[in-house]
Amino acid sequence: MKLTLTEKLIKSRLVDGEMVKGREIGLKIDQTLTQDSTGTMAYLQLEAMGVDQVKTRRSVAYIDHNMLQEGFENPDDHKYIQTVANKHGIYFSRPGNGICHQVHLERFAEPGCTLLGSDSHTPTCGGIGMLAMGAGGLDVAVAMGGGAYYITMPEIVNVKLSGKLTKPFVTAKDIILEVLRLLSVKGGVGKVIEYTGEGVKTLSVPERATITNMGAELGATASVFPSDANTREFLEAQGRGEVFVELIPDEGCVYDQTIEIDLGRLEPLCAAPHSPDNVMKVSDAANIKVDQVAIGSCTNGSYADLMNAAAILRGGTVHPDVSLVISPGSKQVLTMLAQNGALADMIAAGARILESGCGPCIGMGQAPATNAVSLRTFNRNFKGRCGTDSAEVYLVSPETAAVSALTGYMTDPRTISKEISFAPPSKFEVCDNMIIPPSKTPEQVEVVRGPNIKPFPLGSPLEARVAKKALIKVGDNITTDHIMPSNAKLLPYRSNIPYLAEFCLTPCDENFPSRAKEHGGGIIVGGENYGQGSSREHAALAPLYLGVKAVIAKSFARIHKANLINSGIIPLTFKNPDDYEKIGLLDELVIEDAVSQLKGGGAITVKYPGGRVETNLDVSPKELDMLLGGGKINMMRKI
Ligand code: MIC
Ligand code: SF4
Repeated sequence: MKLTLTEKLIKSRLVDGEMVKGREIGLKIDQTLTQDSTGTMAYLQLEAMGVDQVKTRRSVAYIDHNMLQEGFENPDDHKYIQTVANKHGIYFSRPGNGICHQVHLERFAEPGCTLLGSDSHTPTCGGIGMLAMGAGGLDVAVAMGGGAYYITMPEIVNVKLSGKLTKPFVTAKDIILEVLRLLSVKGGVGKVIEYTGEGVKTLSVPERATITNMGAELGATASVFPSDANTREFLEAQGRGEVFVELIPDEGCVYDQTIEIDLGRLEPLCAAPHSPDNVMKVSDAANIKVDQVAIGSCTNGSYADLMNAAAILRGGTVHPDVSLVISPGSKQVLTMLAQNGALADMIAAGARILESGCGPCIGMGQAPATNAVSLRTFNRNFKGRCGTDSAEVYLVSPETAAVSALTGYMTDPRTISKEISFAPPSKFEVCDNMIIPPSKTPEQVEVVRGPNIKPFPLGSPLEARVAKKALIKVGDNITTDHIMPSNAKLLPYRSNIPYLAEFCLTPCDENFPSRAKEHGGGIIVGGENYGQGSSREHAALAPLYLGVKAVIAKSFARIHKANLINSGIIPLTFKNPDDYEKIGLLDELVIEDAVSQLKGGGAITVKYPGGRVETNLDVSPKELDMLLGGGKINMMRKI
């Protein structure tokens, strides 16, 4: 049988189930990554599971998100992660070494392997031919303990690229924005996006990684590129040529869906507020006055991205009304920019250089002014994520960003006269001195726990009858940034669920936490694609802490649904989406004979004051056990 690349990758790591679309499959995980804002919880769970040494081939703990140290909380979390990693066989990437996805691509990613990360942009490493997926911290902890990772056998979408980009001003960012325009933020749910066609050969690994990175915004399980001559070149330039293997789909393999994009016809694009799929041409947005420009992130923080930005800025001055901030993706990138003078060009032009980390992308500083327009090379422009509710964030390429920083207006980079050309280096600057290997004498390592680290909540076994109020009713595409907001003020509390719960769903309704407490918990009612965005399991743990028993939505985003199940919260979908209209705030919702209804599988009847609505419970037998037992940790404790 002819196989797609995705099928080949899955087949080589399949440990449970069959490769039949829609069925649950278990995959062996070779590598894991965590970052600090989800990592504390993942390692607390790893400890709770009693895992002594990780069973993966390579596990890495990164510190890249919570970099501002305004109080003791963030550095305490860093210390905890460093010591727990040291004890359990995990490599530790120190703060300053860079963003997990960028560093992992540079230093650890291996074509043909599986990678599971407690961050939704883990699929970035699909750019090198890995099957890389994001998950909640608990699933990553299980993988570190040697357990399989379970997904639904995906549909496979072929994005066939022909032609080549009109470089340097039409870029990989514009390719993924075009895919987002075509498929939307929920178009990738349950799917893997596989890139094929002649156009693939024209894209370097970092360009491919920009595209696979934002596959997360499609809701896709993963995105993959073949591993070919460009992959070999990248790995050799990173001094890691030995891990190269060629990986391509079989000639004549069959895809579930095919989309064709002629790269030669693309133009610079942007995603307008407040969604990554709200895509328009930069030329149509030209002349929007810009207040802030931010260049960097795991999407566009590569050496090539910043070299192009520096070349555009060279000799110019950032417009007086604009604040330009640049956060290089990694220490490797920053070092190379420093060595070749590009950093000096940026500084001379007036750029404010931040350390290598997520920074403004996760609201860790650089919040725009009231009503400001911010152009960002990042991947998410959800309302309020930047730290300012009234700000308007546009997602653009580094080239569009740099040109606009000089002009003060959204500017199509093709309209400037400057010539820029970038050739990928034959050697990257390799120095892994900020990556600490785990201890050879783990029994002597003491794990340091600061006072900010609080126990995480556990679910309780499902009761025979669930009778709870509808605590909130929200619309479509609610993000985990709505459910569990993250910013410089809240990120320090990622290991303190009771504190975070006070902010749960407050961007939608500031009274949600108090209402949940007043009614002893309840049920959330949502629209389409509920829980899109981040992998943070805090968006399930905070509702769990507040007593939420179920979410009834029109549809769910993949990782959030898994996190709800792991927490023992029942994810139900309306059989008839119009029934959403029938339920009102504070309606009493009742699931009679909950245990037997759930065991019966499939359809679950929910009573509401005006009658009853039919819902679906689409879970695997293992997931059903988790729901009955009050969550994954409880289930694992029983084993
Ligand atoms: C994000 O981009 O939203 C984050 C912050 O990286 C999250 C992880 C988190 O919430 O800690 C993600 O994408 O999963
Ligand atoms: Fe960090 Fe932003 Fe990437 Fe999330 S999307 S990992 S916050 S750079």
